Amino acid sequence: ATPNPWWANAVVYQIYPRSFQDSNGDGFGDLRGIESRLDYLADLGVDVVWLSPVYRSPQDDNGYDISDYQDIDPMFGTLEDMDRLIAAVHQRGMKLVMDLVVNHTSDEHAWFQASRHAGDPHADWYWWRPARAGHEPGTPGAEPNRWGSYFGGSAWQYDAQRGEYFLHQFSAKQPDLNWENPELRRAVYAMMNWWMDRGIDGFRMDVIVLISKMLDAEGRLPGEAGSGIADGPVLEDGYSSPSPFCTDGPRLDEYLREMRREVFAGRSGYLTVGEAPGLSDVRNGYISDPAHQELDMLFLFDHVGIDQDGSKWNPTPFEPAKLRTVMMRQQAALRQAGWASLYMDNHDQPRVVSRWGDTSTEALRSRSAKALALMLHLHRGTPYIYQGEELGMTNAGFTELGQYRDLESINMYHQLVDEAKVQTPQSMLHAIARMGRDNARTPMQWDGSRYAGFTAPDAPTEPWIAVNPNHVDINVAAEFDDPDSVYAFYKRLIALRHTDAVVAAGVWDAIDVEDPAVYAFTRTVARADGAESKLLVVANLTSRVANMPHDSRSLLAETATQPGADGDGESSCAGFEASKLVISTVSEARTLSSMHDGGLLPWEAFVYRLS
Ligand code: TEU
Repeated sequence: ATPNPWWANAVVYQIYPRSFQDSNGDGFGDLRGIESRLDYLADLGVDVVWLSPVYRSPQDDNGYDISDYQDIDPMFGTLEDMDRLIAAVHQRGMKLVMDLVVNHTSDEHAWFQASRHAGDPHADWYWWRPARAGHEPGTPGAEPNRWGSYFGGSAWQYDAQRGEYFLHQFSAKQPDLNWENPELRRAVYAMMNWWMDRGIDGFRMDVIVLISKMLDAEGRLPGEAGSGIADGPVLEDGYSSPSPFCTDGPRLDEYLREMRREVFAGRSGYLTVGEAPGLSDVRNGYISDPAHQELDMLFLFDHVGIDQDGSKWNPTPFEPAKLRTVMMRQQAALRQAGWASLYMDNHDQPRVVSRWGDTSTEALRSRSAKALALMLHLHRGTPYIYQGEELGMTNAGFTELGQYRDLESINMYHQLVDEAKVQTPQSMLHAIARMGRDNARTPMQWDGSRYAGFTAPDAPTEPWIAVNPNHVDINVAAEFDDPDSVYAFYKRLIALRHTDAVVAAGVWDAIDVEDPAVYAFTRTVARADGAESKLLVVANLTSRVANMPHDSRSLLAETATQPGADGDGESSCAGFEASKLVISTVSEARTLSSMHDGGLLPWEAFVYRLS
């Protein structure tokens, strides 16, 4: 088989610049602040740094609404600062990946402003449609179809200047680009090449699976007047979902192949990862299969949907069995070709240790963070670490709407509580506290000082969002030199991916697939001599004591040598050798004892080298 590309044993670290490090005391993170923290990232051992958007933007959706792709927003710094950062990242042997947001632009982008004039060359670069016949433009029911926006309200906004509606799957300040237009596509590729030529090493592509929309033979969108396609059932929030018609659309493969040709042909050492809400496992395998020359990998969403009933605002408890079902499907679709991205945290998801772990005590917070990390990082794929995840940072703990900044949470509060009346203030605040995106956006916790070292303790302005009070205990300074910290554990997991060929490339096989608490699997590499190198991963992903499940126990028994049988006095417990214990969330002695007597502590997880 061809050797895996460089990113197959790489680890990516996502920075949310707004909340990472403020260098000028304005309460917002910035590029100079990131540069001042690169030695920390190099020490952690990550290979790639992915920056959430820092382009010029009105910041309606914290930079995912771009008004100039080829300039840096002054709140983060300048293009010169960006060039310095690229060089500084490369000096440390790391790579830098930017966030590409081209399903939509800001409504303040020059392209959109030009598009508001029907005769302009950019007129067709967005999705403009007239009001429904017989309806006064701008009045309810006049929208071209009944789609709702992911950020609340209709997915259509009326523009009086043009006299038509424009489509926005996200906020009204994020109009969808019309990828059917070849001039638009050419402009996007030119911008991407401008950045690649500037020295970056690839892109994370925001909702890239939404760029191709389903159209009827005459180019009409579902649900618009005369369309041969209906726009889907109206849901409890009063709108129908655009997702079935705008996710993985008919021309997606064509566009991704064209992008690959126009931007990446002839280049090497780059990474392309697409954000793929709603994409199926099978399509993930197809798009990430190198034979199809589309993307290197994708972020799927099935696993971050297992703890909710129909919507993130109806959260349900974490069940390891549901995670296993999803990961088995995903890994099975990639067994022959294609590659997985592995993530639990990012700037859109709540902090995993609060979401799926146990923060009821400091010990359980630390151990559950490690167990979840061990489970994720031992999968086959490229792991992504979100800033602060390596510390075991927790959800924000906000209790009032006024503490939140994210338009998704605020808009959906008003839509579901005030308009659709399907949530109460209490139920919605509980849901936002559990699942809101701001949980991941509180300032990075560098030390125990007033603003956690994110900005100076005497900074003239407060950080843009509150620092989590638990920063006094959970921070880099407290964990950096502690061999038992969550930070130290992530560092070991990262090193493992760099040094252990089975971790980097071994085939993934689930075992004990009926167990409700213990998540277990093996990783296997067939050696040239016909033998196998096999690792066993066992993780009790609950706060309860659990029994070592059957398959795990059998695999261990098969490899257990008799005490002292090999006569070299290797420390062993009923034939299990400490030297084969790769990593564990509890002490070595405790793990060997668990392997012998078959009991697993809450959040006890370990990796054992079977052969
Ligand atoms: O996220 C798209 C996306 O899928 C999220 O809206 C996610 O579904 C939702 O937040 C979960 O409730 C990307 C960016 O990561 C996100 O930050 C942007 O807000 C969004 O696109 C629009 O650009």
